Amino acid sequence: MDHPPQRLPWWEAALLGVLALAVALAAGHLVAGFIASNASPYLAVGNAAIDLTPVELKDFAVRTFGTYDKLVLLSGMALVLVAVSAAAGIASRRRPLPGIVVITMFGLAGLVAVYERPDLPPVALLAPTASLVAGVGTFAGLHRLARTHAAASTNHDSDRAAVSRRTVLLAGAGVAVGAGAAGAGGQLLAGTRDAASSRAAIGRLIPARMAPAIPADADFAKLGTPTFLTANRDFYRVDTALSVPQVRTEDWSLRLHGMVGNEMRYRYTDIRNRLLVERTVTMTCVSNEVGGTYVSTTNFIGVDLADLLRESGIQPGAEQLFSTSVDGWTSGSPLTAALDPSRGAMLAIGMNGEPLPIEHGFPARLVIPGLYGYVSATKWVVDLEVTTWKARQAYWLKRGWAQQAPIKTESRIDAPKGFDTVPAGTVRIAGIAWAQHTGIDRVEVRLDNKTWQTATLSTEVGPNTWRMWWTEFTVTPGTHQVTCRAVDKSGYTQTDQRAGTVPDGATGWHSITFTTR
Ligand SMILES: Nc1nc2c(c(=O)[nH]1)N[C@H]1C(S)=C(S)[C@@H](COP(=O)(O)O)O[C@H]1N2
Ligand SMILES: [Mo]
Repeated sequence: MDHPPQRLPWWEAALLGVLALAVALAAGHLVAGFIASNASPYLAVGNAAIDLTPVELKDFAVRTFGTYDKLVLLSGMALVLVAVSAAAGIASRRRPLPGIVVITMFGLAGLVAVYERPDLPPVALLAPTASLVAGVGTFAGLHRLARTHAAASTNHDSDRAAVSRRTVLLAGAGVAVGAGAAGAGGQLLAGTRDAASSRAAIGRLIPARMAPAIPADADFAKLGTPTFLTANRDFYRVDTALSVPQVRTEDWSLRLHGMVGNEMRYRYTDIRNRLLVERTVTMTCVSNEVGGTYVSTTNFIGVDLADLLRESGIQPGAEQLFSTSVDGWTSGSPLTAALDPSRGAMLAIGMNGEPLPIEHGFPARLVIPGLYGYVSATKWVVDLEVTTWKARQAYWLKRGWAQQAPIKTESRIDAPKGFDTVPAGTVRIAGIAWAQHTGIDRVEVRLDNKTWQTATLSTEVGPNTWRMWWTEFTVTPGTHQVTCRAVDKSGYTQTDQRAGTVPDGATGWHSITFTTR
């Protein structure tokens, strides 16, 4: 019965590799469904890839693909995995070993990635283990079946062969269907453990101290500016989390420790039962380009962060509030800013009356007005350590961004949009400006590099929020350029010097070109 080694047709070998990959991913996804959706090896590897990506590439990805950067990463990973698996299959036309080696390496990568995630319990390692076992098992099993068939058919006894082509195809199809079902099952299971139901159980949050109502003339939305408050679903989103951390309120707690007299641990109900305040804050990302969209405003609801810190008894010499998210991301904020009553830093649990949306940090996040998000706004926050700058280095600081990052005074033109065509005659220009913690004093606008004209400002809501502006020019038919610049309440005029986002935020004036007819 000893057949000479037979080679599988290349396409069959390639298919074997891809099928084994599909089974491995689906098995991992299914097991992760019982534990935590982020234990899925595919997602864990993707998350690890984000943390390992050099900062220039990450910046490029965010600039080029915007919110789709994660989708691009997942699709790119899928393409690479399929290609490598197919190649491993083809390399295994005679013997299964090359395929087994490659699938084992994928499995090990999944194990390492899950192991490295700080938000996952050790039992989560079962998910990549399931991937490894199922992937290798599938590959070896299908390979044996296909080889038996190939051997039988070259011996010209295909009609008596123990394994017919039909059997091989059926086995392959069965495996594919099984993988699909397992993957979908994992997805469904993970859904039941996700934070959505926990969030839904909270209901509306009513602060004891409401923010003042937003005056009607606080925005010029009718002229093309954003609405003063950003709807939760439109609030810009920036984070390194490939899959949104799912934290249920009953599982959440916040540890406050380090250079403090009494270490504290708060449960969700402890926070909810404290005096809830509401503050209107405009948040901005350091990755916002001049004219960019990473700026939004909301009514945050939460507790006063300075109160929590003071109650813990901060020791002399402490400089940094080092915060950690459930997914391991970290941020370092100056303690002076967190404690400054005029800034009103918060541990926030709500936005615009609702519990925080899951992608914006549910159950709780930090908000320190006036600082870029990466040094002030940790989402899914679970740990606050009072420390020194020397003792701890946060995620983006280690990757070349600045330690201190106050938001820079900026302004943006929203209407007309760049390259719009509008009727000649009187043209209205409208936009926004922000200088959080300082306040906007004036916005100046000029047409075609002529003299600056002072714009009409919206009613001020507070120094920590954006301000809208508008003005108008008489414009002849043709192509024109309009430029804006803000002056803040410290007397500083927004610089025209262009700087990129790294290391501490972009600068320069926003200009757009439009045509009149
Ligand atoms: N856990 C976690 N928190 C995070 C980040 C992150 O990557 N992970 N990104 C920060 C950055 S860079 C910004 S600008 C703000 C954005 O908050 P948003 O997504 O709610 O707008 O969150 C901050 N908090
Ligand atoms: Mo950011």
